[in-house]
Amino acid sequence: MTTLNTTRPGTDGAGPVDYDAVVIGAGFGGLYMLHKLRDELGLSVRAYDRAGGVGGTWYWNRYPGALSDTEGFVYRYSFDKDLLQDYEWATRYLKQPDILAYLEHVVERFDLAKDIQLDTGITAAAFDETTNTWTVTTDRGETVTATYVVTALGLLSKINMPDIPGIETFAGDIIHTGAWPDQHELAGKRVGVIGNGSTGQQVISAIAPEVGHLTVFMRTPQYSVPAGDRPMTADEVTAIKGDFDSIWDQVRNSVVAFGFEESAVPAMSVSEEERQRVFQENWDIGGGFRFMFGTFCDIATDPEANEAAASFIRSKIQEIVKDPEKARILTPTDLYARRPLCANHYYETYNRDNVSVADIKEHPIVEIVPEGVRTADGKTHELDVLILATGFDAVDGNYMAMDLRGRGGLSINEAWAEAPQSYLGITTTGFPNMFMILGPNGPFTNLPPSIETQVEWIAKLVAAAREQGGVVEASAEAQQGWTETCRTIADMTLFPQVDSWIFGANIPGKTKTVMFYIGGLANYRAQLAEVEDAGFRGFEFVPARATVPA
Ligand code: FAD
Ligand code: NA7
Repeated sequence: MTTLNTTRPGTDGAGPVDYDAVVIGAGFGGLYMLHKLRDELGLSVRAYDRAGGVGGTWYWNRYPGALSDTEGFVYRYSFDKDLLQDYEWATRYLKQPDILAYLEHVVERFDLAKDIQLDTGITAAAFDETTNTWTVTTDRGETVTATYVVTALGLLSKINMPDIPGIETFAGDIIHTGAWPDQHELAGKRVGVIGNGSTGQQVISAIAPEVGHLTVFMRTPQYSVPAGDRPMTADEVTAIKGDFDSIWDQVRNSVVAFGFEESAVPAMSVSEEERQRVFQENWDIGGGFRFMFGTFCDIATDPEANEAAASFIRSKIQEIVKDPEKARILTPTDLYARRPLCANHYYETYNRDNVSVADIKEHPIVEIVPEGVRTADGKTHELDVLILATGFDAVDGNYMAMDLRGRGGLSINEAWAEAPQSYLGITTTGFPNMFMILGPNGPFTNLPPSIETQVEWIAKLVAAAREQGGVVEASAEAQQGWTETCRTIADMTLFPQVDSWIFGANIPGKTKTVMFYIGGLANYRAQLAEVEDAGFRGFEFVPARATVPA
């Protein structure tokens, strides 16, 4: 085992450490955290990622059609005005290679690479109460010590591999969209896709024109609206660049932070004719969050409003999909209360002769055999390639996969056995000097502005901890209070009434529980400001010397 021990004097009376801070993850969150701690707080920082490159989500998800569903002008960092002005984008939404190139540019621009160790998974991290330091272990057999650990592990990062009998016997290729290889030839092949969430819809629409035959295995059909992707004109980009101050101000003071004004109008307060007009207008503009939150203010909270939106989308499916049997399988009947989806020409894709859809709610998948997928109606769907668009063990998945231990050797698996918990989505009780980016019960929004909010606040908390000369930890009461706040807000919406990854309900055996603060970015930022103004209410600052033996 290699042990890196430069034994620099630790900060604030902590024991000797290799680094002031270790950051785990090199996506949007980890990169900005590294920059903030190193270049603004002057700390020594080492960032790690198990990936072979930076970019996080946008390194791993290279499947055909991979696209942001946030519009490009707000799917980026806002912390550096020059970066906002210098960087160009060409389409309304951003394709995976474009986002990856942007994040690589950020790494170069801020000279981050020298402090990032790639191809290195963190297998364990343990807090030592005698020295008030973290010991971090990598899958290369190294250990390093640090005063602070920031986990930027990604909330949609640990892939969900379905446990289907016989999966290992398949003679063709099985590929999860979240671990897509650099090169993969699908042209002319018989391809199956399991899953029709955001990812499934993107990949289905993108590959249908090139594959020989596409079979979509559909368990729960989902509501989707057009994305409305299109090229941006140079004039549009220039106009946005000239208006970025007010754009980010609007984003930070909004609910979902997607860069459009959320509606303040209840759906049932207008006539049926007006409702249809508004739905049609937003259908034509495109965008999933815009359709759910920009049309009327109560689609996600009022069952009648929700049904109005759902029935509009259902009528579109009937109108677009020509084959009545395909249309039946594609039509959702439940609430419109998952993450609102959008895709390019998704429903139109099913009008292609080379696309079929298997209703696996009615005839579930029984097993995978060497030739393909066998369903309960006795049919074997013969395939060369099986694509798993089966999603992620969201939010806490990557935490539970690590041997992460806080005070008294408490493991994160024990601490979160009932449900993952946090104070403000940023810290968790029993794990001092550990800060999470997009931890459980963080905001449910367009994510870069929430990530920036958290990174900037973590930096303030670290600065406060250093000033107070010690260790910072959320109190159990504060964490309990935050969990209740998140639960109360979630229960005011329709989201918990549907099973999806937003509540951890997509993974067999995982407890369905609140995982997000659904109160919106403006309210979240107000809560953080209030806690800070009250001297970081809910946090305990313990002077390091008090716990280090004499
Ligand atoms: P990630 O980008 O997920 O990065 C986490 C990194 O941590 C990964 O690289 C991973 O390898 C690394 N890691 C985890 N555990 C370890 C470990 N133990 N050791 C070492 N490294 C580790 N959000 C939006 O707001 N808008 C969108 O349009 C949007 N589209 C998306 C489309 C797809 C296909 C997916 C999967 C997600 C999308 N998201 C979107 C969510 C997206 O994940 C976030 O916007 C954002 O990229 C998250 O950044 P992050 O740094 O927090 O996490
Ligand atoms: P999602 O939204 O979790 O969708 C996963 C899909 O895979 C969904 O249709 C599931 O059907 C299906 N699935 C999962 N496991 C199985 C099994 N075992 N059998 C059949 N079908 C299965 O993941 P995405 O990657 O699309 O999107 C996640 C987020 O990432 C997205 O919101 C964006 O933010 C990016 P089910 O609905 O469970 O019946």
